[in-house]
Amino acid sequence: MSYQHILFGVDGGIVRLTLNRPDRLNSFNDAMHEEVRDALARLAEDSSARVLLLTGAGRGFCAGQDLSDRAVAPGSTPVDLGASIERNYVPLITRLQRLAMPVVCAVNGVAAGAGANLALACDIVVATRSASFIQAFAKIGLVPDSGGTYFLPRLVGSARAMGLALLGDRLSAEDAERWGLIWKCVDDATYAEEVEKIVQQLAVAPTRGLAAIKRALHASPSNSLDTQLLLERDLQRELGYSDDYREGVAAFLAKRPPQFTGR
Ligand code: T3D
Repeated sequence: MSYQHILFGVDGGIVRLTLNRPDRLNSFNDAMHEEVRDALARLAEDSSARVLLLTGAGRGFCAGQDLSDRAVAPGSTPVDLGASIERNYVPLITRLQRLAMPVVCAVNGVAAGAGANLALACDIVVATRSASFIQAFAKIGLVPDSGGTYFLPRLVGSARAMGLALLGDRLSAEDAERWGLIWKCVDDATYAEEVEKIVQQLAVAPTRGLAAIKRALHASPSNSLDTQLLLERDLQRELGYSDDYREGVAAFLAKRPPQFTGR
């Protein structure tokens, strides 16, 4: 499949996926959804892939659903939004969450609606100081989707989740960092360099171990301590047989940098 609405490539273990409809603030239409779906399926099969970097082209990250596809002429039948969510947004979020590698989201500008929650579904979110997050749904009579009602209370607590979702106000990247919604907000001038440092580090890290960390942390909120301890045991057992664990220990004992292969 050739891509019109995204940029996609893999190099040195780093998969770069850029939403590329800048004149519409990278909002999603069906075609872009299809391309992202195809790209994520390809990367899940690519054994050279060690980390995914998701970002947007131009001045925005993503403004959610393209609303120009949602205008309802008087007398005509509205689009079934449930069908759209099921076909497009649910698989997008679950795929990112289940991807067996870290997903870094570089929020280069405004992230609104499903675009904001797409960012929150990623594992590490770095935003420019000029970026912002908007739960725009309440402004058009909708509910936060793409995991918004799941991620928000878990990340910032119920009071702030309610305020963000009900008011739909713009939250600055600085406040998003302060509130624990994202990992880091960095100056626009140094942001590209910071993001690169993170993905370069993750691209040579023990990928299977990182995937297991992600799995354990995702499972944690709904598990009891007993269940979580057993999950940690199972993951540790599995990782104890990995090439990267062997290499990590050998490198430590030999006082040399490890050469992880992701296996
Ligand atoms: O429908 C389903 O399948 C269900 C799923 C829904 C998921 C959702 O995401 S619903 C929420 C949809 N998103 C929004 O409601 C956000 C709409 N956008 C905005 O509120 C603002 O654009 C922003 C706050 C994000 C940014 O504001 P600003 O002032 O920086 O930029 P702007 O001038 O509003 O936007 C720049 C252009 O992008 C503009 O086009 P123009 O006038 O230059 O030709 C604007 O219309 C366009 N644009 C921005 N967001 C969208 C969009 N066009 C279509 N759809 C958008 N979501």
